[in-house]
Amino acid sequence: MQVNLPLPQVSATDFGDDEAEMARYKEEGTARALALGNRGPARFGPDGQLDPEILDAYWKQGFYVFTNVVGEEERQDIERDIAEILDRAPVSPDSKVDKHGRPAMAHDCEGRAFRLTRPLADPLGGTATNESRHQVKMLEPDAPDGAPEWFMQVMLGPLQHSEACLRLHAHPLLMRITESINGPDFTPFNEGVWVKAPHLGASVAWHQDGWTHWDSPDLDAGTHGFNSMMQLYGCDAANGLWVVPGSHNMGKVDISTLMDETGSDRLPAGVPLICGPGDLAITNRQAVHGSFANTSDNIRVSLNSGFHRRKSVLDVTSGGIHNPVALYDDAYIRRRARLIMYAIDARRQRFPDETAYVYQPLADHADDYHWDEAAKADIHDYNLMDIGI
Ligand SMILES: O=C(O)CCC(=O)C(=O)O
Repeated sequence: MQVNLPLPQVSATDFGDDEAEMARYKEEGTARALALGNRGPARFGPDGQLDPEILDAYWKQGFYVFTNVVGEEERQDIERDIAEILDRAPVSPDSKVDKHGRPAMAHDCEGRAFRLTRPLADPLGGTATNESRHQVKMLEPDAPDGAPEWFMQVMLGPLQHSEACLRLHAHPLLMRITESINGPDFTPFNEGVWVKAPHLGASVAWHQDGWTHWDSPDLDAGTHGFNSMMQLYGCDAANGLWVVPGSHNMGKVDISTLMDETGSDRLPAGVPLICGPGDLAITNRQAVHGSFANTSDNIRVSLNSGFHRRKSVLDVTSGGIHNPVALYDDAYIRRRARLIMYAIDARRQRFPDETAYVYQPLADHADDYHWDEAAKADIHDYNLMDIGI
């Protein structure tokens, strides 16, 4: 499909000695993924909640692919904003300027913004970064000819830089799916734009997201919430996220031993997210997941919004990965959730014929949240108040 993004022209790449095995793994993983029965359009019952069959499939596998959630017009808005994000990204991790020498996007932000990586590298695997979640390093293919030294992997806090991303955050289907899974008092926790450029995109080593509640007597399959991932162009086994089905229900998994037993980073039970443009995948944060270096010709752009159950985070002190350590009391959670309210109003202005979602925790104060110049100032550095557990 047509991609209108400023991307470097580089030579083709592959996994070298591992290429044949990787190709087989991707093919078999794709077949396994398509046989799981956890994909299709979002359907809701008369009570407004997700069809029980969908919920059962999500809770069984730990992920679900909702097809055709976001239409062409909205995807074009998003693509324009992603093009700007790429154009204005800093040229290296410590730089404050973009490739044109201008102040880079987010140069004035204190919160985390761009993460740049070396081409096809694995920056996290086997390191102590992010609570040592990424236990083992992935294969790192050789960088292609023509590759830049650094390229964007993810941008955090994107709702303050892209109105299209902000609007997507309150897409009525996404909101209703989230309500069905996390309850009507759900809370947002973190957003990111992931870009997996052809022959450049770095890997994300296998990991589970949660790091706080594993030993809690109340731990269940939904304790650490889920991530939603809208796929701008779709994704496949080469550029997409992989998940180990059912692993969200296994407590803390010893990924290092699993990989030792396997003898490679190709976990035998893993399956890729297979999505078309506008599909929205949800992935349980307790599931083992990761992605390989993208040696394919196709780009993946995922627009992530993560959500928690309120009871998992209320009055918990946590942080350190997404945000500075803080007590997530009622006032903190309400303030973080204002992004949903601004997103609902921004959506109403752009898509006036759509039925807007009513976010119950702040519904009584809806008039306080107009998407305007003051609101733009109000959300500067909003992700300093992410809610990581
Ligand atoms: O999209 C990816 O490749 C990685 C995303 C991920 O691991 C996460 O959001 O936790």
